[in-house]
This record gives sequence, structure tokens and C-alpha cells, in this order.
Amino acid sequence: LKRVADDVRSVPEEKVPWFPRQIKDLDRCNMLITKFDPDMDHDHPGFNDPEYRKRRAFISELAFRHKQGDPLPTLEYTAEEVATWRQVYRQLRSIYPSLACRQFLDSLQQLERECGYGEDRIPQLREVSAFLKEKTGFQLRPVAGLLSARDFLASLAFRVFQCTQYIRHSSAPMHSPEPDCCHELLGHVPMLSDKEFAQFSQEIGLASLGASDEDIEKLSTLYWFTVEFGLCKQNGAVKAYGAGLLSSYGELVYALSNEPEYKPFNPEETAVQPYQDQTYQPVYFVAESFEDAKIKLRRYSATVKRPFTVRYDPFTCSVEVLDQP
Ligand code: TIH
Ligand code: FE2
Repeated sequence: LKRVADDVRSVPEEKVPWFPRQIKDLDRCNMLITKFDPDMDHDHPGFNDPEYRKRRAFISELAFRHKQGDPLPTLEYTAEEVATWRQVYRQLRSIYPSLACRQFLDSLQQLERECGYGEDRIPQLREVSAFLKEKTGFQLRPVAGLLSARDFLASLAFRVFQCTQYIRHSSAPMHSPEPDCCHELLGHVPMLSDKEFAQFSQEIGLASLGASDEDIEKLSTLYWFTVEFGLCKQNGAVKAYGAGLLSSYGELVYALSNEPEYKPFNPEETAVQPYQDQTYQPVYFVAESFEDAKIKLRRYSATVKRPFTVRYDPFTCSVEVLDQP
């Protein structure tokens, strides 16, 4: 990895990593990271549950077969899956009013009114994607599991959010080390319904296109401590806006207790903070406000150096690449 990054610096014109130019190029952005996989990871709560692994393989297959523009697959969730969803929804819903940021609460209410959100059924990606498209132009795309940072961030440049469709194992509803539909639908979707949040998500994506491995690492670390695990002040209290917190009852309660360490959000520092993804975070970054996090993150994304600039054309859903003079 290091060598590739060095090469990129010495011969910028030729060694820029490949990146998608058109929305249909996202069909090639499918590099999965086999981490927390129920088939490979002995600690995965589903490792010893053959039914669960079979179900996961079936849902993965739907995602692998998906091509840009295809209708999103609908899934008939089993009673057990819906029971897991119900438990997650009910527990989280009871603590959101005191722990989630206002933007999240407003969007969730709207999803409950207009998009079938509630504890009795798992919303289908197809209907949620249509809702998001009207709100902010974001659309969902099914993905089989954890994607490489480069591929995940690239899709954001096109306002495409790569979204898992399986649900966590019923034995561990309070926290999952891997993304699942509870994480996407409860953590990410309400935030992606916010216009400005959607805009800065796209800006991180645009900044990542053709970036060096080093810059991808920094952008994904920033993404981790903001979009996934961000906290912000609101009316004098600390609230959660990060999706990884808003989808985990266990970590949401922990993050807003006095156990973890808080640091002020500052992109330059946050981008180089080491992190782990096995369990709760030891450190969170607190922004002065939700707006402050957005502004600082956008300012940082704009400083990522590349030998060219990119511009998104919403009419053709493609990226124009302009050489700098
Ligand atoms: N830990 C989150 C949850 O339990 O919902 C899921 C993830 C957040 C970030 C990566 S995976
Ligand atoms: Fe996520």
C-alpha cells in the first residue's frame, strides 16, 4: 500500500488510482473487506448458527447480482428477523429523545409518518431509497457487507449510499461490530435525509476520488469519528449524530455516560486519531454544534490535494475531471 502511495506522488499524471466517473461505474466499486464475516470469524455471534449463515449467503447473493439502475431487491423478513428489529427499535426509540441530536429526531419522525418506520416491520430498501431520493437526492444500493473505504467513499460522490440488507444476529441486538440494516436504516438514513448532511457526505466522496491511499485513510478516519461516531453540543448538552451510535443501544448509552474520553472536534487532529472497530470507542470527538461539524468537515475535504479537480454533474450523474493549470 505504501509503495502505491509513493508512486502516486512521483508520477501524478499516470498513477492516479482508478475511480468511477459515471454512476454505473459503481458496479465495479464492490471490494469487500472480509472482517466480522459470519463464515470466517469465530467470534461472530452467527458463526455457530448455520441457518443464519445460510440466510446471510442468500442476501449477499442478491447484492452481488445487483447492477446500477436495477430495482432494489425486496426481502421477506422472517418472524425472527422482525423480532430482532422490534427489540432494537423499541430500545433505541426510548432513549433517542434524550440522546439524539434534533436533526435526527425530526427526520425519524418524518420516516415514521411517511415511510413506514416503526417497530412492527423492517422497512424495505426500495421504499426508503425513494424517500431519500425526494429529500436529498441520495439513493441506496444493496451491498453484501463491509466495503473497502475507497469504494465506499467513492459511491458518496454520486449520492449513492451502499447499504446492507441483512439483520444482526438475534443473540446480540445491542451492538454489532459490522453494519446491518438496523445500522443503515436507523443510524444513517435519518441523517442522510438532512440536506446539508447529504451535501457534505457527497463532498467527502468527491474528495476521495483518485486520492492517495494516505488521504483515503485520513478521510475514512474522519468519516469514522463524525458520520459514524460523532457527538455535538446542542442547547448546552452533548448529543449523538453518528450513525454507529444511533444504531447501538449499548454504545449510545456508553458514549453519553462519563466513561469515555471526549476531545474537541478538529479535522486535522481527528483525521490521524487511531481507532478500532471491534467494540465501543474509547474516544469521541465533540463538535461545538452540528453546523460546526459540517462546516469544518467540508473545509477539510476541500484541502485534499490532487493533481486535478472533480465536479459532479447531476444531469448526467457523472464526474467531470478537470486538470489544474
Ligand atoms: N456498531 C454499530 C451497531 O451496533 O449498530 C454498527 C457499526 C457502526 C460502524 C461500523 S459497524
Ligand atoms: Fe455506517
